[in-house]
Amino acid sequence: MIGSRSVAFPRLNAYAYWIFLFGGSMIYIAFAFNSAGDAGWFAYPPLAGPEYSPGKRIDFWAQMITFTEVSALLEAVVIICTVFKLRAPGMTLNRIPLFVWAMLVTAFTIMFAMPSVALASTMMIMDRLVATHFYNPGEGGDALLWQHLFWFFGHPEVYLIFMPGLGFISSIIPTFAHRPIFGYTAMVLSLIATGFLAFGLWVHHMYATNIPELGKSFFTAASILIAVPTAVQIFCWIATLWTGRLNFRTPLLYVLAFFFILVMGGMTGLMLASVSLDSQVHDTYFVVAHLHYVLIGGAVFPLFGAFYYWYPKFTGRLMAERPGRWSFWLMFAGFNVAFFPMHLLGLQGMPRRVYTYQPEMGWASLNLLSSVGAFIPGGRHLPHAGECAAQRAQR
Ligand SMILES: [Cu+2]
Repeated sequence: MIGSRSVAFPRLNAYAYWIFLFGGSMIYIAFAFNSAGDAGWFAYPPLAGPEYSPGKRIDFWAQMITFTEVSALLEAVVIICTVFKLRAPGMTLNRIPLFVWAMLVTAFTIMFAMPSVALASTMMIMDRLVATHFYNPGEGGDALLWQHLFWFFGHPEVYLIFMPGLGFISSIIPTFAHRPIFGYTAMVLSLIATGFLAFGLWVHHMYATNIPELGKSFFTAASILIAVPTAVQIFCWIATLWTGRLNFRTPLLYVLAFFFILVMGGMTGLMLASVSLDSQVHDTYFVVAHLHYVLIGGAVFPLFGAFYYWYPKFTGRLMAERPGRWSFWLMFAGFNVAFFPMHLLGLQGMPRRVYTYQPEMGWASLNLLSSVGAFIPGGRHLPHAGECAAQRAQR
């Protein structure tokens, strides 16, 4: 895409890949050895600390994510150096494809987000193994310190997943609209603004903590603000489609689905940015619905579109259009049947992270509908085998 023969530092690139594969697969292999992390993906102390999660599960988890953190950091170095130093003559930064811009901004975001979680997880390992007290308020530590460090990574992480998706969309649309993208400069500036603003939002994951209320309102404003650069990109894409000659092949269908689903997830995101609304629906299925609309809409649908779009380039063969459409419509319908009811269940107060509920709550039919929908795209949330740390602590 930038006219170079290879990436900068090919060995570093390979190393980053192999430790990612190792760390990533060990997290899953841990299930087979009954030693998988069981304090949620966010691993809040004190739940994940030595007192409430004895044994090796969290140690193993924290060590393995360190591998993926290192891998991401190394890969960011490779991408940044490749884009800055190895472009072909004449391939100036204002000519590189928007996908390359998306990956460049993603790489910079990784550089600032990953050290935060690497620090947090290392401190967690030390609290557990050598009895430091970073997260232990009883000895002068602070449990909220974890939440700050974790979400300072965790919110940009959402955009790390989402921004390559924006790059896919910007690659697919010009091809099937038969015209160059509308507003290249605005798109680039929006990407950079997204990467930058992503660091000012982390406290919206902590509205239920005892942080001062005035501080929380700043994060409400910032969370609403980040909708602007995404909206600019959506308008540029719509303008491109509007003025183009459209060819509705499978990749473009995934792009249109992305618009529908991501905008809905963005709308519930704006709602959740408000402290008062968020406090009402905190830890309910409304949040679960929101995060699936933004992440599946913002990353998985573009990824499928990109797969259908680039498969002929990888293999030299076109894919059949008819099964592609079937697969698209099944996925689109299944996704909405699975996740739309969760908005309603959340507003009715159904809590997250509890695997069952009493029949008199009246949530059964929407849950059944949601389960049926989940089977359609073939994904299925398996009931958590065994007892998780949260339930243990509750007992
Ligand atoms: Cu966030």
